[in-house]
Amino acid sequence: SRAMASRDFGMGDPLALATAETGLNAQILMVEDRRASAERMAASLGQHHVVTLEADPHQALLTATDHAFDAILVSLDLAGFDGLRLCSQLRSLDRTRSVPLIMLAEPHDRSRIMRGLDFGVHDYLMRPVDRNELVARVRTQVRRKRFSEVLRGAVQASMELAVTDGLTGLHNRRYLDSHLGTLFGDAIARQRPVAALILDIDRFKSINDTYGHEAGDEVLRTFAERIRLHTRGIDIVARYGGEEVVIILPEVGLPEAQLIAERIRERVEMMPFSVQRATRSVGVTVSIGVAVRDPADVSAGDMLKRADLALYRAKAAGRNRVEA
Ligand code: GH3
Ligand code: MG
Ligand code: MG
Ligand code: MG
Repeated sequence: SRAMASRDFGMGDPLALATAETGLNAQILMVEDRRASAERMAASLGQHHVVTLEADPHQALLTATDHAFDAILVSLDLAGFDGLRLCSQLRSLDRTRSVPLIMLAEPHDRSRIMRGLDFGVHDYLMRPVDRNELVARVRTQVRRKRFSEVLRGAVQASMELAVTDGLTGLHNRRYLDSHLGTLFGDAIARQRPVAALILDIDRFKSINDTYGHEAGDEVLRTFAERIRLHTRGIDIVARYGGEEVVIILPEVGLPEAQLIAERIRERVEMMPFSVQRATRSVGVTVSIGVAVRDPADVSAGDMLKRADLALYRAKAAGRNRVEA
């Protein structure tokens, strides 16, 4: 679920990973058609990594896109084939773009080495290849790749955290604010319907007062889980305030929005909320204000204001009801 994804980064501690011995046990592809040279290099690298040998550049391209390699070594002087072209293909394909590339070159290859480095090949080794240098350069590239993967994961996780509510796993208000404008503008431009629901748990303060704040938190989590069951992937579901949730339903008109709201209201009322501290399950109800986009609306704020007024009427009319 979204809540789990935001809490478990799925990658351990980035700093611990970065400082650990990360340059080992890599999957290495070596594209080399000189047999003796290939076997010598494979033997050196094989002490630390798993090495796949390919003599044929066309087959090498298929192998490279089929498997997840941590580094690829390419001979620039393959028989009847420009190894630089293979490098350029590997740099342009989505599947292999981020895999470190190392060219195996001859001293006369200098200008091609420069071209390769220019379009993003990461490193090169000059023949005759020194085995220690080979092992060291491959390890450096593998480390670099793994570290950037850790960073990318950390950036994604923190970006997700910034738009996710920590308690419920729903989106937060910041997310709603940054997406609703575009969504609503799009609905205006295409003259499509869009609906807003504002949900507010009834007498939530008394749940806190009776069972404690922890119990209130549990109710909020369960409440969010149930709402998720009744919404689609394209809907925006955001925790708006303490015990208020806003749901934006693209492509949904008034009758359907009322039906959806009514279904959520019923589900909240019918299903018991079990709470650690309470001996019996806690009765929870919700009031919901519904509004749809009006042709006169200038912004999503106009629609939300009407939903809020409808919510106010639902509360005034006795709670546990839907008003539009
Ligand atoms: P009404 O039916 O009019 O909505 O009554 P209410 O008690 O739900 O309304 P009110 O807005 O007065 O109270 C909301 C309460 O929600 C007050 C606040 O302490 C509580 N609250 C807000 N955020 C949280 C939270 O994250 N956890 C818990 N446990 N309580 C929260
Ligand atoms: Mg409230
Ligand atoms: Mg209130
Ligand atoms: Mg309330």
